Amino acid sequence: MDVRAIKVSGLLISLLVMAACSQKSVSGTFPESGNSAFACDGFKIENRFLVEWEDGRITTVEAENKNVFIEKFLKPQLDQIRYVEFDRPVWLNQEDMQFETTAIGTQTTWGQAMIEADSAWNQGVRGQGVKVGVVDAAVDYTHPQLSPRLDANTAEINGQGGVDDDGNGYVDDKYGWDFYGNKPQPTITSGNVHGSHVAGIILADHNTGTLPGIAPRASLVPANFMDQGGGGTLGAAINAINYVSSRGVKVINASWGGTYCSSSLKNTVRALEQKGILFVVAAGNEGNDLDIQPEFPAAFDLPAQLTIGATRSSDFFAGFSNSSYKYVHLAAPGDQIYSTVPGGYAYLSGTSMAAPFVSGTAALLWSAKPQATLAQIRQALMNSVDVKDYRVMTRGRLNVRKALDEIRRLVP
Ligand SMILES: [Ca+2]
Repeated sequence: MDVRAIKVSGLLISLLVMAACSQKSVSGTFPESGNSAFACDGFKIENRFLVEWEDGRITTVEAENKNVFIEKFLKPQLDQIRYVEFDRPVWLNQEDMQFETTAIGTQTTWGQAMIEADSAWNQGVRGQGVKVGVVDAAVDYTHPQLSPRLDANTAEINGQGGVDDDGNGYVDDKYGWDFYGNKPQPTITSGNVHGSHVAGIILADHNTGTLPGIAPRASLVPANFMDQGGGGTLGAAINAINYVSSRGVKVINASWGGTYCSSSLKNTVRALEQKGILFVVAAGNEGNDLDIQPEFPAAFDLPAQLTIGATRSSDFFAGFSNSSYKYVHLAAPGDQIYSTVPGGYAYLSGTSMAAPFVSGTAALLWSAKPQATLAQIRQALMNSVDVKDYRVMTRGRLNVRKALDEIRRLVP
């Protein structure tokens, strides 16, 4: 190495050191802070901010307005803050907020039959030992087919009322947490059906009712963050994802979306890879190609995620389902799906209903092969589809029997 080369590399190092030590700017940390050209289309919540700290935590901060937030919160601790964005609304991926208690020309269990779920049940593979997080609207904890499946947080159940016995920041979270109402158990109204419906598809107990959940011995960690109308915020969704992760789930079902950008949500989902947690996302119901009109979380391209389109009982791709060769990995039944709702059962349609078929199947695979890695589970689900001509990455539809064969091949 000659002197000149040493000088150049020395200069590079000092430039790098200067960059690392340089004063952060408000506009660099919070690109939406000005009235500049930084564009993130779609709605934002003007008085709530998602703060990503240098240590990786993401918190939600409320302030009177943007200027008050910048002066009183951001500037005094700019060095400790990596990134700020506005909080934003997200919506459920139910095709229509109406629901029916009867369906015409559709069997109540066409989806379970089409994906050959009974082949796993007949082999004793039922999701035992696997926890699934349902990050959604309120789940009815008292439904006879769901209540036996609730994962018990024993420290809280055996602990004292009004005390955070396990020190996780949530008082009396015996089963889950309501991130909308900020209390242990959500308030259930008859019209608030989505969370219970999603949970039932995944793991309705076969012993206490007629609906055959895909993984009927898996256990449920519910974390709702939606209001009664099916609207929620990114900040609450992130808290709910982190909550169910801390409760030891292997699979998280996310049947919602619609935001056009979010660094905070993307980093939250990215962090699931290291924890070995699969994040199953509904593709959305706008009938769009996500390559052209991306929305999130559906169009994140992350190793922990699978994005799911919806099919009909005819085995055609549903017209309402978003598609994409790049972002939607596979499809699953999502039209006229019968499942649990408060007080009984109902039919709902949407990619919201398709994602839980895949979440339940992931739980089955992990109960068959507990040592399987996240990458192997994801690969088994994608390698084993019944190949069709859908506009999705694998071209095909979920098949439980073949997915189980495939995980056994991948994990001998
Ligand atoms: Ca607690």
